[in-house]
Amino acid sequence: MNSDVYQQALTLIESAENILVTTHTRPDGDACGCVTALTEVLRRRGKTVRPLLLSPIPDWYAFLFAENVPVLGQDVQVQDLLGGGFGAIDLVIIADTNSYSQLPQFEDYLKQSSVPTLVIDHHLAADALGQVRIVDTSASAAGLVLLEFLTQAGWAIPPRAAAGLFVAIATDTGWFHLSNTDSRTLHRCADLIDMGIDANGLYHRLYQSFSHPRFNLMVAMLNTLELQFDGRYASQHLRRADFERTGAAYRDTENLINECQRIGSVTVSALFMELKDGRIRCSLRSRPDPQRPGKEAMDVNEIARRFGGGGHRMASGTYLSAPLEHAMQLIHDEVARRLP
Ligand SMILES: [Mn+2]
Repeated sequence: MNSDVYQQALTLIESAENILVTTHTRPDGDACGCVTALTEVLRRRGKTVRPLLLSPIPDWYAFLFAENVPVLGQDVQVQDLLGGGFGAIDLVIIADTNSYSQLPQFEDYLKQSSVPTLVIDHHLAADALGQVRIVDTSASAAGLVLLEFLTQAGWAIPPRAAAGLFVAIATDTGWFHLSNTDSRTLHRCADLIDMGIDANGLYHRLYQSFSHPRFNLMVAMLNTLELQFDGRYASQHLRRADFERTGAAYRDTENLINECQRIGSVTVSALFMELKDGRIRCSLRSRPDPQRPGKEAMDVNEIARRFGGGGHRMASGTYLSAPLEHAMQLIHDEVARRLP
């Protein structure tokens, strides 16, 4: 990372007293880990830090935070941010996204406010959001970008921040099995283990602590599995009735899409979820085809972008304003066009 950007980021942070820290809607482990790490580290630096989430945090990440983090649109309104009702704000830090579409409502605040914004991210530049951007698309997680910045700054990383950073990196790499797991990732995580984090304890809390409703939701999803194109495309869905019957929440769907990748033939997968507002949330995953060595995985980000969404080449998602069956057909057709 070029040191000019680090220097600009340091200057922004050092000259701020009141810092709002946020991340993308539907916060995942990387998002939550970055928010808790920034909050803890900057408080230790004497800053007043106000973490804010844009949608409710999944239950299994709540332990990362020392407090109940307010949610925009629920506990706090855009007017509070603009009018001082949320307290003074002289710097905004956004982690793990740089696109307005991932910042519902907060986008309105950003566009109406003159407060400087620092972005710490690993996604392809989308909206050139923020005065200063520490964006490294070669990093496996925003948590890795943040950890390297904090290390470079020489700032103390308290235990809760170290745990947050480890969870950020570990979850974005599928606990170190996805193709973004490089030696840089493992070296930095070794540093965190040296700081005393309990990797095994964190794994148990995150992956072996399903609620019964969430487990039942996974079973419902698995029962909808359809394999197409010689087993290369896996499609699954969840209807509103599945959520109602199991008592699971929408946020309980995180990572469930990855289950079908246990099937060896699957190279592309989609999970469709019916939302309360009638839209369909579609998550997409891809991976290289073992039958075609040397060939890249399908670019599912390109598919998501066609429908106004986005993410990464091998993990992306979008919203579709169509009935479930129609949404499934739209994505099916895009997948079909791209399969060799
Ligand atoms: Mn991430």
